[in-house]
Amino acid sequence: MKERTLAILKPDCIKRKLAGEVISRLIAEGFDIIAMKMIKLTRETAGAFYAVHKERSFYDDLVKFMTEYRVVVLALEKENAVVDLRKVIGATDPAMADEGTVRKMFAESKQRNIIHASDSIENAAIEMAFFFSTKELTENNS
Ligand code: 3AN
Repeated sequence: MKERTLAILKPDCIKRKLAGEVISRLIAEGFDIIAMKMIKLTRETAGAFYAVHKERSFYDDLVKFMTEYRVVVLALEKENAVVDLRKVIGATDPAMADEGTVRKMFAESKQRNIIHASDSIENAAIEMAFFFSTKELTENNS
């Protein structure tokens, strides 16, 4: 069954002009782009999005990083989208990421790691609703 997930091309990806290359890779991997937008996250939005990491030592730096430049947010669809996108992007730490994954190829560190992907079907739904209206997630596809 087709499934949806959320990806964010992080500020390092946009700054380093890698957005086109990463989006091409996602399309080549079989993901359909259902919705996409470029936005500059505020501290409030980035803080809320990463609220689950609030107690972690890297939280403040993470919010600072995510607000340093524009990001591109994408709702993606394919069979097994959640697990498959995590496979394509690789481990959080690029040093631990498998050969050929997006993070292995482009990420500089655990923080500046190019792309976010939802980690479960449940979180994918929450994260898509965080950035896109129901209309944006349905109208283009009807
Ligand atoms: P992932 O993005 O692989 O699901 P999470 O959800 O554990 O990883 O972490 C969210 C984000 O927080 C990461 N994408 C990364 O930018 C940052 N992060 C995670 N762990 C660390 C760490 N140990 N040091 C710095 N930043 C981190």
